[in-house]
Amino acid sequence: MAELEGLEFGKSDFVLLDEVNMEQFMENLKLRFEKARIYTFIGEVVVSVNPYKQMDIYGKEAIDAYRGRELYENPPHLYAVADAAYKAMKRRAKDTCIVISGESGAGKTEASKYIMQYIAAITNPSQRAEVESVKNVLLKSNCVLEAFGNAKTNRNDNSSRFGKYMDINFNFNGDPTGGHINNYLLEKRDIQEGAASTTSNNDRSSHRAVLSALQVIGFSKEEIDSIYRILGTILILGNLQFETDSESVQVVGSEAVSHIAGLTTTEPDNVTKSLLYRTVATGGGEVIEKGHTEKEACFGRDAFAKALYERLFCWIVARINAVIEVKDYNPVLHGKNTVIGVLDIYGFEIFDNNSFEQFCINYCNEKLQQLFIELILRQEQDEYQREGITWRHIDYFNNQIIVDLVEQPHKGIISVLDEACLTVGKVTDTICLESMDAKLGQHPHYTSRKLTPSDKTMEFHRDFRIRHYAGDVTYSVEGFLDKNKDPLFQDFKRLMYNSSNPVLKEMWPDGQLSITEVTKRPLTAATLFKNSIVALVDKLGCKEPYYVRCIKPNEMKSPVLFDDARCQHQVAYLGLLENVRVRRAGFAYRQPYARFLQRYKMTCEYTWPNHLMETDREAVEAIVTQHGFQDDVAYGHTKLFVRTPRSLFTLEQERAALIPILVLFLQKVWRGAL
Ligand code: AOV
Ligand code: MG
Repeated sequence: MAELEGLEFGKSDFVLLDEVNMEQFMENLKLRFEKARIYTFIGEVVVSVNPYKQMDIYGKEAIDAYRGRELYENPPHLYAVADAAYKAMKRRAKDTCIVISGESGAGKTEASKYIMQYIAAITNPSQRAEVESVKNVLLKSNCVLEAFGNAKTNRNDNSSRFGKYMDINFNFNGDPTGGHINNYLLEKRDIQEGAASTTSNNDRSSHRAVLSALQVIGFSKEEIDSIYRILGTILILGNLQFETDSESVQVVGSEAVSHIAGLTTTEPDNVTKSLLYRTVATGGGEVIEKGHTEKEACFGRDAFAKALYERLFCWIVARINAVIEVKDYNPVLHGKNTVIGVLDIYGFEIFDNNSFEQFCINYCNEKLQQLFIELILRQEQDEYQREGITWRHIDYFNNQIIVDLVEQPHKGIISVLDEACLTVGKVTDTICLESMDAKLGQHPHYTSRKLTPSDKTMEFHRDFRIRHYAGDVTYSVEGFLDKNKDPLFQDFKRLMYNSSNPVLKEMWPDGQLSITEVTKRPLTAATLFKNSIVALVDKLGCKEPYYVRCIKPNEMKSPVLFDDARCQHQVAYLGLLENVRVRRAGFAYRQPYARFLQRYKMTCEYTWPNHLMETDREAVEAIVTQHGFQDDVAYGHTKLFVRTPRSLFTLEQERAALIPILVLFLQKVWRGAL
């Protein structure tokens, strides 16, 4: 391990700190940020601090420097992790994944794009057309998904409002053959519900980029036209108003309805009917039409707009997947098909008003933190076990208790919510909150205003608070039940299914069901989300994980401000200090015997230029003993484990001092002077 940057840039790996404590950790993190060194290792984990400015560190030169090199050969960088994941996948035919985590605005999405660009740049050296086309679609998909799935929030101007996990498939050559995108819970805010204003000078060029990306991916002219038609419909729905006149509800004005009918190629009368009536099946099996109240009509309109948006987004993802899906892969002919997964999901969020979406997003982050804890510890434990080395346990905060609070069957918040949604009769958000209080009042990570009346920061009838691993979040229960039920009148589905536009029809297959065929109790949004996140965690759990831990330096989007308190808070909840301790308490460095020998054989008379011992392990023992750090190492079955970095420093320094002498010596030999 070489200290590749001067000491004025701080320690490039946190395991090299003299002492592992918060003070030293923060000092190093801050120093590196100030010196524009935004990446730092903890072993194989990369800690990244959002620079909030363009950095000149991602170009071709950097790509060449990292390609095929070992982690410790270059300064810390996303490319180093991407390369490690790629090498593991290629050399050992292992499925790997890169999990990028951190709070909203910390730089996850940017990191995921650099990682994908790197992988694209280092693969397919022979420029085969079909591989180039797969790479192109994979890269262009980011632009499209961001256009439809990102939005400005008060924490991030380009905030991902959906979770994304992308598998990239590789053939035995290590070239991409395809991929698959899983998307998770797209946030659908209510029309006019606090949209953040944006002013951008480059809307026109961004729009051109999206259009061109859609074309490169292979969306047809008709499909692109349909996308615009759906977007237009959503906008018109946003402006559509109702009025109650002599007891009956009407749509204000007639243009909106004819506009919608035109855009969706449906009959204006049918549009009006879907907006004002719903078909219901009575207990006796009779089907009747029931007029909406104005409030119901508004609710139906908003649900329709949200569903149009969600189905459009899911359709776009499915459409991209159809293009990048691996086709005609024959494992016998082509060898094992391996995968690198890249996870970029919404980060932990605390807003002024936190709703159902924040609850889901933060639960998702709890699950990912749980996975980090398990994998980082499990990985270490597995390795020590495999190599026959004893392991010492390190204490850390295990957030399983919060995961349970949310997802435990019959007891957790999701289960209480579902119960309330399934109860026949009038169950309000407030009643649901009472039920949560009753069931979870004793839980150390749950409280509400009713349970702690003196806490005036919460409101009596609507707020509850979860003590998350990353901080306390107060949620307003208002709207939870509706969002969890996510109901949409069957009439809208039928309207869309009966459109003469084939793209729309394809998005609404459930519209062909008659009201009596509709399943009464579909799974709730929270349960669907939970199931998808559990599946995601299972998927990640069986891959070799690589981690990027992103930190947001300040709330002002400033490239120069390092907010000590905010950063320290993130370091604490991400468990980074424990990560360093785990890494150090065990063995900070490990290397296969042959590689260790290759690097350090010049520092020992018994191994230079070649050793005469029976095994590499014995030769390594000779080096270690000659340098006197035999008490600082353990010999595994295939690797040498070094406890403290200092021992390696000694070797590195000696090696660095010997290199010029050796070069001089070799030059003399070549010149015939010796
Ligand atoms: P996020 O993905 O972690 O938030 P982003 O990746 O969108 O955060 O980063 C937020 C903004 O920070 C970007 O739009 C850039 O302006 C800036 N930024 C981040 N990383 C870099 C970088 N490496 N170089 C330059 N600028 C950067 V969220 O999706 O809200 O959880 O849901
Ligand atoms: Mg993002």
